[in-house]
Amino acid sequence: MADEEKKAKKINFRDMSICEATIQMLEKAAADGVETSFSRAAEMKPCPIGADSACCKHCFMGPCRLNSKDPYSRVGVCGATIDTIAARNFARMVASGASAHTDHGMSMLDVFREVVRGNIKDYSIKDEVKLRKVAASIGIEVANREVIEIARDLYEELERTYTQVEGEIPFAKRVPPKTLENWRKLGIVPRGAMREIMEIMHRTHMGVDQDYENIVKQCSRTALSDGWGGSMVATELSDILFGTPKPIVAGVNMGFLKEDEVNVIVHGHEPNLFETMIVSCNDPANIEKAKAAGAKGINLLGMCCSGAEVLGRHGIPHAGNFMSTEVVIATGAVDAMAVDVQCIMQALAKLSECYGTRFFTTNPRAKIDGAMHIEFHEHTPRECTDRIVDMAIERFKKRPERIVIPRRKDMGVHGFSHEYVNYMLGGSFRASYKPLNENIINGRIRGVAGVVGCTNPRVKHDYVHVELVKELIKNNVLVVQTGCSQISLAKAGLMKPDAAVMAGEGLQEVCETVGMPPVLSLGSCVDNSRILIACAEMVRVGGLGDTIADLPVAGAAPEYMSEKAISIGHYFVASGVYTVFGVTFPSVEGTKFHKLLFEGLEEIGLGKWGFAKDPYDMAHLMIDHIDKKRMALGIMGERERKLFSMEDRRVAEG
Ligand code: SF4
Ligand code: MSK
Repeated sequence: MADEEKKAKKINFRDMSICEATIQMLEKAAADGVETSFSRAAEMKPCPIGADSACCKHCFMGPCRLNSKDPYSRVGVCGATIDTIAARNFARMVASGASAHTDHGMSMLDVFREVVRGNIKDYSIKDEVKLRKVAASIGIEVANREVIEIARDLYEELERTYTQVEGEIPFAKRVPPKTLENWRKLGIVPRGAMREIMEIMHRTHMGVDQDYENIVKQCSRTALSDGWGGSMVATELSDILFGTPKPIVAGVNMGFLKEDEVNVIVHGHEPNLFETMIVSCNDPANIEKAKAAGAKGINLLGMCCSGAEVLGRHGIPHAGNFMSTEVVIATGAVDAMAVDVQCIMQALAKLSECYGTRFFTTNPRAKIDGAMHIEFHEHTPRECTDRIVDMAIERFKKRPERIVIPRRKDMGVHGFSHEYVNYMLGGSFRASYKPLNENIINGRIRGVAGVVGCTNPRVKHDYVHVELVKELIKNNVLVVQTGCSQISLAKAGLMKPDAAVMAGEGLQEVCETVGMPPVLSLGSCVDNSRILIACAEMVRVGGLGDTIADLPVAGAAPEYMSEKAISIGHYFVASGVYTVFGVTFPSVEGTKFHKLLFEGLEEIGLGKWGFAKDPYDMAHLMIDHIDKKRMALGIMGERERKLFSMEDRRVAEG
């Protein structure tokens, strides 16, 4: 450790994060001689050829490296050009990201099926209203039918999201008709995700699809099978089983760890582990055990997307986003961390060992060398979570002398499902997106931006998210958020209604009238599907064009790191949204492949990709695009000064 300690000490962590709690714990970890992803990122420069996606290892005649400074000067041993190589690499990122979301959705479908069949007793259908709405949206008869009958039909129908070998997936019915018509014309309406992902893997094998345009077409089809398929199933079934989020005041940051309680953290993505952990941590028998061990109680917190989901659904405090998952262990106060799938750094096992935290993997798909594996079975979920709580209590008894808990606690409003946005804007009798569209048309709201995605030590942690969103709201762009990005903004205090003072005059007026913050948190990565549904609803309500591509909206993932983000980005692009990424983009500027993603897709009626590292540049790329769409809609004119209120609407509607 001595060398690493010296190296780590040289790093100024203030240059790497704006999160005070994370910086404090990075400094502590460095002082303790413990390395983290921040210190490793500072030590290990990224490979520039890989960053440009100018290398291929799809066969063993290679790996082949092209020159990204002069990309057409060489081809791979097989003759593959930069366009083929970059398109194939991109396609495999889409396939991997889409697999992660769709497999998550598949797990939710498995749980739903077993609940419907009566084989799982620990979960039940919590939101019957949503069950009926989702079923009706895909053509299932709901009138005068029992919930259980509808649920059986819904299961059968949603299974096709994965297994359907030809034809369109069920949620294609939710796509605005003109957008769907364009997809049909382009041949990109997805079949089941299994087929699309299998086909992408086949086509990117050595010697198969070597036409970058044809590969990108399959990228679109596969990504859409994620956004309008696997991710949407995950979101909708989680709401049906565990409740649709409604706004709730909840806290974020490491200050929610408690020195005098047993601290348990759940990190990952699938909500079932967390839902049962809530039950275990609130079980009076377990609380008694904790008290007998000298603790005042059991304190449960979330991290990453698992945390983002229960933050909005139940108001459980959130300890931090992806780039804080290591350093929270350095507090010494975490008695147990239980993880399931996705975005779990392998380093957590070793770090946990350093600080005496009990670290558990729980999912058969995700074991980590050095972690204790206690498998979570949905039919008997308490067996896993009760054991973890027991071991957390044991660890509490042996906590190290020195624990350090950062004091930061940030309160905000979370849990804006698209159903609630509907209700919040339209009122209980007129639940509708009409007021949103009207306020966009009258110019009070310039447009809507989805700012989502990960955090990444290659850029200043939280900074790009926060500055981008501040610039957007200042320019009257309403921001919706998911995943780790929403935690960055929650820590910056922008999820409080009084953050409206940071917004431009028009957006501020709307926020104050409705009583909402200018930044709305929608949940986890799979909950980006809520943004798709909101876009479809904006088109359906009218006045903003016929397709999603007509809407004055844009998306961004300014600090992304995962392949899931590439899949999300591409399903937004294929749905019609201009989507800007930061950090680095896996293609060489000026190549045909790059031009197709950044220009060509828009020319065929889809959205397009954008790239900017600087948050202000990114914000203005998005704002310019929103203005371009406003211009095309003929709504760039002088803004109506008077807010279109509920009273105005009643008058207008007679
Ligand atoms: Fe090289 Fe072609 Fe093999 Fe890729 S597929 S590693 S470019 S020979
Ligand atoms: S957890 S994919 S770091 S948002 Fe969904 Fe956060 Fe990105 Fe993982």
